[in-house]
Amino acid sequence: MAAGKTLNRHLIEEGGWRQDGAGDLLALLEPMALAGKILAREIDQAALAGKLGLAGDANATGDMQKKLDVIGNEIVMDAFAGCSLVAGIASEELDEAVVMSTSEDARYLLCTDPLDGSSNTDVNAPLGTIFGIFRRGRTGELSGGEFLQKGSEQVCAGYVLYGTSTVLVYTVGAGVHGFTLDRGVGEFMLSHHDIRCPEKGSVYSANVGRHKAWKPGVRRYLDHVTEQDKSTGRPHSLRYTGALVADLHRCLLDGGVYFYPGDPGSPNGKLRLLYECAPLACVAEQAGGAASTGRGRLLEVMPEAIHQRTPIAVGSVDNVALYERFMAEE
Ligand code: AHM
Ligand code: MG
Repeated sequence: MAAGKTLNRHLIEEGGWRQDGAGDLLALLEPMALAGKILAREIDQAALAGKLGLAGDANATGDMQKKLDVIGNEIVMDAFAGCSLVAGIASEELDEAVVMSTSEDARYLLCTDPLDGSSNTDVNAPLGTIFGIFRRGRTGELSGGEFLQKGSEQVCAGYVLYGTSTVLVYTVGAGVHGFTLDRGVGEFMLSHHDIRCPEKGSVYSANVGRHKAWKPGVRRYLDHVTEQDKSTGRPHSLRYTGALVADLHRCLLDGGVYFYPGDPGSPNGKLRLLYECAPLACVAEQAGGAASTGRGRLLEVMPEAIHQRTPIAVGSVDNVALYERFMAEE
């Protein structure tokens, strides 16, 4: 049996980031992969080690933190502590951006949701880590405002999915590639080369329990996908794990759409732009899919705050376009 290709070997050979040299890419993804491996182990052992349940505090956006949220944040920060290329980190679990390196080499900024879907921690359901990396426009003292860049400016984005196996998916604009963690070897091995999101799919992912609060356009979209019409392959099937990373991964591989719209109580929905939606939108687009706020391309939204929320529909191009058409009719 062939030995397979490790993440590092793939990055050296076909990382596709020639203008900066593969060196930067390796130095940025190596700590993320390390964080993914450590988190996979922590999640695996959490029930035995007393690490399930609430930590006791709320994070910057008011969510009660799970113990694994706090642990996940520490793991990502520790993994990047020795990476002089990253000037600072903005995280779902940090009130404000934190300085990581004051080196002159610190030319990147990391945005992360260390543990996506953390309501799943105690029920053995999937979880994720999301990351997006921006270039830093200047040197000197870091300010939180430097993170406020459009998602289209990301130079690298991806996620780790802790599911039936642990998979790291990344893009630097040269395709989307997935690596499965071989726990015996301790390496992410190339398993999904050049992921292409099908143009359309027959699965939708949304918290339909909230549909009565949705705007008429989203409700009509739901009516449409649940209608019986054999000729267009409807009704579509509902799949919703409670972890955006897991639901998006399904859309990328099999086609379909994930959406989380706004409602009167939360006009911009639930999900955060910088460290949840923008990185996944980048991955989706690079795989040939699409991501929208419902009114336009998500990657064009200029954030005004680190923890800003946004409505989102992401997945197959045809499904996202249809969602936008229903939204436009409102
Ligand atoms: P989290 O980062 O606090 O876990 O919140 C993000 C998660 C997504 O992964 C998931 O799709 C969504 O929130 C679930 O929210 P809801 O319980 O409202 O359906
Ligand atoms: Mg999250």
